[in-house]
Amino acid sequence: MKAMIRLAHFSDLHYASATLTEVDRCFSFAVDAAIARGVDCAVISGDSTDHALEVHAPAVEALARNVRRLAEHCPVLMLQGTFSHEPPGALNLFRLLGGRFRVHVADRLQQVALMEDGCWRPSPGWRFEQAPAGVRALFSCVPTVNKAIVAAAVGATEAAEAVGEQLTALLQGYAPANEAARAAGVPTIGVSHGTVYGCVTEHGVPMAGFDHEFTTGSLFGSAAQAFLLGHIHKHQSWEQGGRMIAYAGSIGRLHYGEQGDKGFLVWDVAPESAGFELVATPARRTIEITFDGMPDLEQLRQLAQANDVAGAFVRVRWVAPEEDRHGVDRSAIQAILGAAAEVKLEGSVIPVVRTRAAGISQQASVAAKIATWARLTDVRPEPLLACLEALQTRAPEGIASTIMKWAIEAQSPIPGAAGADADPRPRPPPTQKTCRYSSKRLDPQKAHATLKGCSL
Ligand SMILES: [Mn+2]
Repeated sequence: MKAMIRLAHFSDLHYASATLTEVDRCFSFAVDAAIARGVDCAVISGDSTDHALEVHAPAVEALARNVRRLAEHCPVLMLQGTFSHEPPGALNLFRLLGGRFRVHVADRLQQVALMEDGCWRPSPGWRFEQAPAGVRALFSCVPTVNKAIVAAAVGATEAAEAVGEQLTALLQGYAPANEAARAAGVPTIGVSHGTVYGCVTEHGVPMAGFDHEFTTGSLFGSAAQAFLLGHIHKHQSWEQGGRMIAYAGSIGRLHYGEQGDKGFLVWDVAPESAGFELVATPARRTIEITFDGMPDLEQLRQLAQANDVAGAFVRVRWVAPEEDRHGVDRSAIQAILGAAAEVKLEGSVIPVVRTRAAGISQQASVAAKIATWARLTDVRPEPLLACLEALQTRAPEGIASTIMKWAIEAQSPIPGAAGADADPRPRPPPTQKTCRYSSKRLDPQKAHATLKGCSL
């Protein structure tokens, strides 16, 4: 097993001013733990930062300090993540960091060879025709794909699916080099940042859509022994015939409701096997308490006792009718949760107009809301639902011409236009267009009679 390489896989650090305490505590811990485990190489698979940061931001220095600590210990590879988190160019600075080993920034499609002497040697194009002699491990890097470029080439509607198809072809293109490396006893590693079809987010939501970058099949198609992923903040993995794909997950807990441990992965990758261990970081504990109505202090007291709120980040949410909104005793809630590290109170108010039409706010769709409203106000819902469907499925011109056609067929006028002279009731002045139309097509004599009964 001489050819085995041990990798530290960190991801989704999201350094920023607001996250600094959490992520720097977790990443500092992770860097210490990786060094203690004697890793041969460190990979950060995207989203090192949370958004564009100015150079004087303490978060930039804190991140650079930890990357530099890694570079003192082993070679480091940083992959470009989501552009909104890590603007293009954000990682350039890290190439300049000194240290015993180099920091390689992968911000374009490439293969990069980690050499026996610890240097990085990137492929001139998107892949090596032949891996260089003296390679210790072969990395295939697929940084975040810029969908705008794909959209410009194939059109916006097709872009999402086209990205997936192109990536499948691209990943297959890495297979020959990876198979040759494996035959030569070299570990092969893929690194990317994106969504795998069917993966689960940190909030437990399965990602099933056709606009995701990867499938497990397309990733295994690269023939890399280990595939190190970033982007999804929940750690998860897939295995097939000794090859493994895994998200490290985010280094810290960035949101309420995130499930599972946070941490980083220590991989052992050999030419024909791969495995990893999740090393948990001291991410903050969060507790979410949600009341369907007003907060119940007695219930809250029991929950606080049952859930060990000491040192945790607690969020309490409730829903209050507008007339009761001032009846929430915020300081009493704070007192009950006094041992928490942070208490966040979020009350939402149901406006009076909605409480009168009881049940509407519980309906998920507009159609269901209309049906509920119609029942409460004793109105037939069918014509309204037909209008709604027309609005949702047809172009405005089509709807307008149908209405005009009905009006003409029934020899009935368009209210507000044809009846303008005859009807004494006040109404907004008709537009010029309407006047012109009505004077051509409609008979003002007939118009008056129908206008009275018109229900439009
Ligand atoms: Mn991320």
